[in-house]
Amino acid sequence: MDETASPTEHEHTRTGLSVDALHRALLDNLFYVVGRFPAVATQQDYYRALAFTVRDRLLHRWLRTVQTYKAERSRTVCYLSAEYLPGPQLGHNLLALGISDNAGEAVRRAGLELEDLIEAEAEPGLGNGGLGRLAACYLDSLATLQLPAIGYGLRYEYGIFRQRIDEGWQVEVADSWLRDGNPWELRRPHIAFEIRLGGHTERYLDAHGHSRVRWVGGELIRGVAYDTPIPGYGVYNSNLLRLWAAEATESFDFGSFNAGDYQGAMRRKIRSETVSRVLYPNDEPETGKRLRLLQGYLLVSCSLQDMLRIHLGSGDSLDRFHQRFVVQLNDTHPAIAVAELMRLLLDEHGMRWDPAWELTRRTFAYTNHTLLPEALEKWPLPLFEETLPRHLEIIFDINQCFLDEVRIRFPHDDALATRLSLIDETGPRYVRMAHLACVGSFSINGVARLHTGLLTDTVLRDFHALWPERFNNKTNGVSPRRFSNLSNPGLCALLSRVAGPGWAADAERLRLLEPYAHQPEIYPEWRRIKLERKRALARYIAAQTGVAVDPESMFDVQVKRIHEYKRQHLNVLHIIALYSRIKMDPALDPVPRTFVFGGKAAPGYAMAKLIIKLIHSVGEVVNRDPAVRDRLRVVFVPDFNVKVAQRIYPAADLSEQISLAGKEASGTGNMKFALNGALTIGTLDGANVEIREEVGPENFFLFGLTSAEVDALKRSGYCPYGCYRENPLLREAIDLLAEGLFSHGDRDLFRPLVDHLLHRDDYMLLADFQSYVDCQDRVDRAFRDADSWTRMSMLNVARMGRFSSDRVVQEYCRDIWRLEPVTIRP
Ligand code: F58
Repeated sequence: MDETASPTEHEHTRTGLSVDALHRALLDNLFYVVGRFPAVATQQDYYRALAFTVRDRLLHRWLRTVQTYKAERSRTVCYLSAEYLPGPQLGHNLLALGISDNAGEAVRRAGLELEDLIEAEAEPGLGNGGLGRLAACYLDSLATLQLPAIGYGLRYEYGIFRQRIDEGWQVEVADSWLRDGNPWELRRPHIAFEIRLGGHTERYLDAHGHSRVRWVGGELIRGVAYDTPIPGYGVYNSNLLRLWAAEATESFDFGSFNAGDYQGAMRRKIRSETVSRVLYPNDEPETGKRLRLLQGYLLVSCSLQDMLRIHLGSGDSLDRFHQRFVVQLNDTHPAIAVAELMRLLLDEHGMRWDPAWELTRRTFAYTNHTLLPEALEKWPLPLFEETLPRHLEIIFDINQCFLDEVRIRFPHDDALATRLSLIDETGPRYVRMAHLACVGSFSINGVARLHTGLLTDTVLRDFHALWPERFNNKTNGVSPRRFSNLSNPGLCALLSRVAGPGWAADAERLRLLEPYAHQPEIYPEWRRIKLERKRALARYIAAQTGVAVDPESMFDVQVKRIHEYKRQHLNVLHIIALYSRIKMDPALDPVPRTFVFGGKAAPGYAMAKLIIKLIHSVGEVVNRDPAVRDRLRVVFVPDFNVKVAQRIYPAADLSEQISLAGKEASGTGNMKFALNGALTIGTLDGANVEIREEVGPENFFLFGLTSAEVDALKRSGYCPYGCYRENPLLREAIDLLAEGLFSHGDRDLFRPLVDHLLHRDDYMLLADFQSYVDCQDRVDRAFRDADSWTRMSMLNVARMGRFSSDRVVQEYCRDIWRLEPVTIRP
């Protein structure tokens, strides 16, 4: 480079966005960074070279963004989440930079196809499901809306397991996503913090004669930052995802090393690094897993220390911390942050209790994502005490102040104090993390209107009675960039034509599609786009499973984590019933359907794994039976993840959102389907309620009990066996299953499932069965009228603007974060 060139000229020659500049950079990176010649380079090598090319182009944006936020001391939201599911980055970042076409051309000049390179990327599976994916959508929206934000998380070396299917059973395979390196991240060795585990506390008097506490002994671990730029769509801002990796501390190793204990030092090093080794693959917390507590603490402590570093580094005073930062707790996994910030302020910065508590309480906001009582996180007291002794003391002190306040307001209600306590003392003692989060936060929100309502009526009722002003609802949303632009380019082109290209950053403009829904001339094009996606999915299904499916059939899809409350087995009961109806009445002529399933089961969740087996077993019989095989197909797409999701949503005709009312906090898949023109069959659960209101009840297939009816029926003594006895179709379906029709005569295989349904049926499948079957019959009739179906499909898309994550982030900003956009200029 010319020595006299200005930084912008440098930027231009080194990181220009023209086809020439991209092509040059691609080849340079292939050689100088990846270390491969074109003659021997694989798609993976080229993918990496292109990823480096794109990352180079993000660095200036990111640097400029950081400098501006720093100079302006911009108020910043820190999103604290144990999980992120960002999906593959390459396509997304090209879209954000607006260089997909140029990059495509540059790649073609090298004799390759951009699509193949995008395909070569392994996605970071740093989350279990909806909660982690939601965090990724919010980071995208924050950057796009030019809002100062940092996403803090953990850099698990192994993400969510990859799912293989062996004879219909799920087999978990380790996800070594970092094996080929991760070109998007930058290791930041100078941004690292120590955390302490174990040990004990000591009281002492400081120089001013104040009594203080220090935490000593135990072991130290280091968290090192790995940064990934998160560019906004169509803007110059680029925010930051900062993930912590656990490492051994040098100080500790040196001690053992000098004492000659090399082996011991190595053992401790390996133990330290274990902390961020692997994501727990459960979609409910497992009580008492020490490593999980350590993970939460690593995330929280490093992130808070980093915020304090940034804040004090810009010369601001500590007591203004909450003015600079607001911290959003993504569920309770990072809730220990409340005690950790107190510890840092009291013990490390010498603040007094009252101002420290005031500051802490004004810093945190808490989002709850579940109503399932078994999913409310709690830690056994002994484990907590042994691992984080100082935090337990602080929690006891917080609890004492809190319960004093409760007793003053409600003097004669001991039961209330017991229910509210941060410590569960009804049996073996536990720390209740949701209570800690509530007490330590100025805002508490649920993720759909129904969910927030149920929260304030049930699990957090007492807190709501105490502080109604802290509660608010933020109905979830999804990123239209990833779940429309990227995954459905055909639809996206049509939308841009009718609504203008701005719809992707202003989803309310999708309404401009609405008049076209009443103009049949456009229907064939709409259907062609869908059919094209269905053909592509059919090819993928054939390649993955060997099953041929007909793209002209109705694609009826349920993809999400496998859980009894989500009721994949209700879907299966309907398939069995339909199968048996066709067998008994060959004249019955249902619309040909392809039932598509996908999703992972927690490795220790036997019933969920049995449901996967059931889907395969039913598929095996149905797909082979010449009597129905042209009318029904059942497939299970293995290893459902963000990448696979992007293939599936655009290809769906019918979206199955059939959880028992009152169980699904929100759901976000429901939004992704509708945004891609699928019609929903669903219960009044989670965000389904609001989706139905938006798209219009006439464009939504509703069935099932309401959550109030569920409660009433439970209270009056629900008897699933009664439903079975009285409904011949249901009886037939369950009997076929019990008698071994789908298990080569084996009556034991599905017995646990059948027994549970007949005698307990916690999720009330049998109560909702007939209503579901009737609703599916309505779907069948509706699908026969192609024009009317197309109109409904278009109206769904046109009315989905509200469920953009941009709208949600704006609401968070207005009601909770109080952030202003900061425009970054080149
Ligand atoms: C999900 N929770 C909700 N948890 O189930 C879903 O209704 C909602 O739409 C979504 O959050 C976003 O708000 C969820 O995905 C987890 O995966 C946790 C992982 C860690 C252990 C506890 C569950």
